[in-house]
Amino acid sequence: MNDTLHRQPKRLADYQPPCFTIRTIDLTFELAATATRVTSILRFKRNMPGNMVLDGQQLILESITLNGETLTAGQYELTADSLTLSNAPDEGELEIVTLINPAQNTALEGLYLADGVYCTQCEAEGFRRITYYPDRPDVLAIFSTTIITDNHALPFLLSNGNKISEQTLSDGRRVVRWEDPFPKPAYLFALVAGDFDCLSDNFVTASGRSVLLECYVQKGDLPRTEFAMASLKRAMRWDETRFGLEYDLDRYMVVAVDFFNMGAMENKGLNVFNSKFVLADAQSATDLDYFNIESIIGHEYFHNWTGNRVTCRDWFQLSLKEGLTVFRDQEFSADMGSPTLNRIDAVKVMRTAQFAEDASPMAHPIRPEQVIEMNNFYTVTVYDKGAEVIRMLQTILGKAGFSAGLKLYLQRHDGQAVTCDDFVQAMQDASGIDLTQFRRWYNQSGTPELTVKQQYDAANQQLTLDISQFTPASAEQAEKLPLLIPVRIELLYQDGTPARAELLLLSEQQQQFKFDQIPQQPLVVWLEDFSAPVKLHTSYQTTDLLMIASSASNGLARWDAMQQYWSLLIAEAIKQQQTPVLSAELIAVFRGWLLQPLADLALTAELLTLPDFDTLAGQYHEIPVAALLQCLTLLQQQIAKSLQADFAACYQQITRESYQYSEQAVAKRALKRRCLGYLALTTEGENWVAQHYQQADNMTDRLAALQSAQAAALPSAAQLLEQFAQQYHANVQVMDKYSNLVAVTLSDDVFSKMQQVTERSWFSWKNPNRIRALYSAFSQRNPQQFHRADGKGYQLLADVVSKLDPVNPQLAARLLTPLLSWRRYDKARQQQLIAMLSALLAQPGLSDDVFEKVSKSLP
Ligand code: B3K
Ligand code: ZN
Repeated sequence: MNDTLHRQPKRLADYQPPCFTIRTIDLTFELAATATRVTSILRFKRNMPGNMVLDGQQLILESITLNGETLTAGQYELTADSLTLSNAPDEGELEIVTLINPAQNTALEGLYLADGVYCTQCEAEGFRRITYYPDRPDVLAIFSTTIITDNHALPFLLSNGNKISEQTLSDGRRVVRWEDPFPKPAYLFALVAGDFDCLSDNFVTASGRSVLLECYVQKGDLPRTEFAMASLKRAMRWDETRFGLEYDLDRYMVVAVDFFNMGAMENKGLNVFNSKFVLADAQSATDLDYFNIESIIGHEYFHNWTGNRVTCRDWFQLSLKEGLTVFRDQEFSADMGSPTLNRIDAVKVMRTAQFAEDASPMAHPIRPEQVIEMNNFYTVTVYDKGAEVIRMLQTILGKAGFSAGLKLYLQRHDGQAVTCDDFVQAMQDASGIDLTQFRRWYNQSGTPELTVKQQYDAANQQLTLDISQFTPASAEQAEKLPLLIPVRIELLYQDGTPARAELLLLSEQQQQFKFDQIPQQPLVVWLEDFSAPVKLHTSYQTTDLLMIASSASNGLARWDAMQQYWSLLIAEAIKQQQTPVLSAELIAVFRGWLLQPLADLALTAELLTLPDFDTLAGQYHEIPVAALLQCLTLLQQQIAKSLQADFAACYQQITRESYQYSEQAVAKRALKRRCLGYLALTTEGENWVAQHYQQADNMTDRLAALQSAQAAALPSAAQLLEQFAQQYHANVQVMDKYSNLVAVTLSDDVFSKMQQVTERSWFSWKNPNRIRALYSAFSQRNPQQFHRADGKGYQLLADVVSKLDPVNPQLAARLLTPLLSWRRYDKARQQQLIAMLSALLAQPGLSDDVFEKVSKSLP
């Protein structure tokens, strides 16, 4: 069979409302490892003329009964992924009994049994692996769920909504029944059965309702659950204060599991989390882990309104809930910690990953137009560029206007499945601002590029700014129209004092902005706070950038100026085929920051950090791999050497305190870690690292020492790493950190060392966390070895993808991503990658997930 013909994409343009809606679905699960029986009773009603088509995959159909009458084979049509009734009445009741095999489900989609826990993951299209059902987000039904088991190793039987009853039958089986009063699409259904410890708490909403909060974790992990619970309460309060949004059920449950394909899932009233984003204590988690827990707990909670109460009409609208909810979690994190640091993190994601996706064969608008496997579209474009688009709306409408728009959107569409257009319309109606042109952000892919120029007329004290925009063609879309782009600027006088700040709205391809009464030629800080997800072409000199880095009012702008500084310096060196040299001016600026760290120590740490390989690579059409890596290494060594005493002084100036997770304490550790990174590159490197490791009383510091040792390729690194592995071998989450560290080994040993990790007793080829900790870390954080000229790095990843595809296609397709962008490398690398991708494509039984990405990438 011709694959390309067989695997037809679904198109947004072909959307049709469902022929039938489901009013209620009553589910009964008789749990058994290899044969769970699912009985589903649907009350349906016709919505439009047409057949009743129910989705279903990998199901054994036991029986189907329509209004009490059992149907026989000729009365319905069964295919590998559907069950069709052509003569269904306009209204009625359907009972469907299916058998499924949770133990064999290694794809971790639908109902699976792993580590002794039954768990579901239904988004995007996993419910169809549980029973035949219209598995699409625009069918909203009221769910009730009965779970039956005779297994005493499963004391907790959980599902969405409120627990209605719990009983033990005369034969010893236990039965628990749950009802969720809010209509929902099937992707928000969840069931978990297992043995856990449970941390309970209580939250009183703004209107005085008491909500039971429960966090279920692996036995023994209760002490590591408190931060997640506290984060949840902060998130609930924040959504009330910032957006006036209250929780709606009487119970909110979070379950942590170790086998999970992603971070977490916002199932109504029953969030399922990757344990990595729940469990934390100072001895096993880093500052970054704490940060991620708070942000993801927030994210899933915020979905209760933006995603659950108002959901997506179809999966092309995914950014409606994801872009908006990422924006909300970013705002939450900014309010809980440092707005500048949060913004820096978001911009890094855009520049390293999203811009790369735009330049890759997988380029798509934040609202994609065609999809083969929906799971391939949970991307940095839909999520992070989606969040930037929402942020631009807030910039254009103002905070109050944006909040009013969100309020109108939620009021207008509560209980509905809607589109991105409905969202923008609500923003427009609430603010009175015409957003017609803004909507192009939803259907145009690619990274817009702005070219900016300034002219100063001293006689008339007038400043003229010229901005032009251009979006290069992307893989799936040749023609681009001008976008509405908010460009924040700040004008600085020559001594660095701020002159004024402005918001420019660029709508034309080329546009001029004039400012009067500017008494002297200013320096323009462009795109302050990264006010739009674009690339910027300026005519800055390195001296301008150092001035901005020292003087701009906005912290992000200061950091960004340093990023541009390094890009410029490196690009120039590569062009001239020379090694980059540090200027005395740069050394002086760095020294100033080190000797007199600013109030914001975390920002100082970021100002002292060079852009990573991927960020720099984003600026080149053909990535000069070796030259970039060489420049980065040389510059880091030069900085370390020139400022050794200053790094040491700064390091020693920051006193050690017992661990606590607070903005100030995190900032101190970050700056100290930055200094250590440079000190590790000096002749005294071994001593610095050993001392830092030995003195560490928490995982953040311990890991900082190990990372510095690895990055500096210190001879002692291997031994330190082994010591670490021995100490923490019982904690698999810490072992994932060990895998991360092994994967960034700079020497050729990395291959045998990674192989050894896979042979450890705690490693499992079925657990996505174990695999990502090793192979994603390798492809994303070890450019030196991943992009080796002999192709061995690429081959390692290709082999893993090929091995994992039959086990867990979603994971395989995710790991594959860095191999797709072969066009960005030299001819030799292109040929290696094309050969590997072609071999993958020829693999028998290839999943849709991997097929879609590889086939898009190959010429
Ligand atoms: N909505 C889920 C992601 C589901 C991914 C399916 N492949 C988590 C989140 O974004 O909150
Ligand atoms: Zn989400």
